[in-house]
Amino acid sequence: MTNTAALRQQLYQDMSPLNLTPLWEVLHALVPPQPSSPCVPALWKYEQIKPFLKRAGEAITAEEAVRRVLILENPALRGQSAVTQSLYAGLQLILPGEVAPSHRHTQSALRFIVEGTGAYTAVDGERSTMHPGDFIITPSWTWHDHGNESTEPVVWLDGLDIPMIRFFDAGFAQNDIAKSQTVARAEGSSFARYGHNMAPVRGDAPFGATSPIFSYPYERSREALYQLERDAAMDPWDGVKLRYINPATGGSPMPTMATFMQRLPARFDGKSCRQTDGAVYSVVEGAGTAYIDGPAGSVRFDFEARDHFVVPSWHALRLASIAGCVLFSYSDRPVHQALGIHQEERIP
Ligand code: GTQ
Repeated sequence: MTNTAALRQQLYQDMSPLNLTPLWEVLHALVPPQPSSPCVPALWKYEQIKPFLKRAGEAITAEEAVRRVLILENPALRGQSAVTQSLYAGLQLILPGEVAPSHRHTQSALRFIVEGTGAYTAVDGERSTMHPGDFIITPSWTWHDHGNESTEPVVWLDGLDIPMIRFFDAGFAQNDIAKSQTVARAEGSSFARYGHNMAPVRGDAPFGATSPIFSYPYERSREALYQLERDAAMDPWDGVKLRYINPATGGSPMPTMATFMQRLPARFDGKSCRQTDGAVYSVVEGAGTAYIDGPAGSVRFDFEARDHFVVPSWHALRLASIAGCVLFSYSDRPVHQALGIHQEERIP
């Protein structure tokens, strides 16, 4: 070792007991020239996951589990219950007759219905019946329980901001005394109040920064996408892509998560784009291919309905579809935007 190197090593060693460490050894990694996410792209094929959901259904009841969920963990973040550094994803199963008991937490949740019809989620005394493709929200700190009074198993994607809230050490949670909430309002009340480009004259933001609409039915979003496919110019990167909004603000439905639905028409061959917000995709209809390029190389995911995949921050995504498809996705974009750090690069 040279004198200088020895001098430095001695310095680091001597100050370490005082919890001091030299910035100059880590500066390049702390302030990288561009995002270098530890996450990797990953694909979960539904046909491979389904047998494990079924076995989970045999192994534990929804009530005992509280939430019977198989977490989609980023392969590079195993053990952290995270699909990206800031987001959580899981597939929740509820069998006929089951109840997932009422609780509340400061983490915001979205449900995206993957398979089965007729389960419900109850938020703040109002139930929303689930149909495949519906997007349902649970605002931060609202009581919520899930149940299934139908005759078929229902599976949905849970998207939560759990890792983000953990990062801020800002999580609170409570269990309800009652297993299921008393129904206080008719189903569809929130949609009737806020879902028709109208709003109550008083009391506009009952859930603060979160949308007052609990359920965004697929019937509506699908109709919009298919009409735009027929009548509007296609975006070369996204096909036809719409973002869900909080009708009271025009912003994202939840303060921490943005949600999107997009239609790739048959024979769509998209251009490549990268964004600072990593995103989770749920395939609603059809099939296609995602080409994802990142620092660790390129991957190709062939997806079909009910598959899920994650595109980490600043990984270029290119989408293509021969048959046509519909994709739901969510990301932490509203937080990037609130902080003024969101970036997008559309590669020509
Ligand atoms: O339904 O409340 O997947 O609290 C993880 C945590 C679902 C829920 C999850 C939760 C929930």
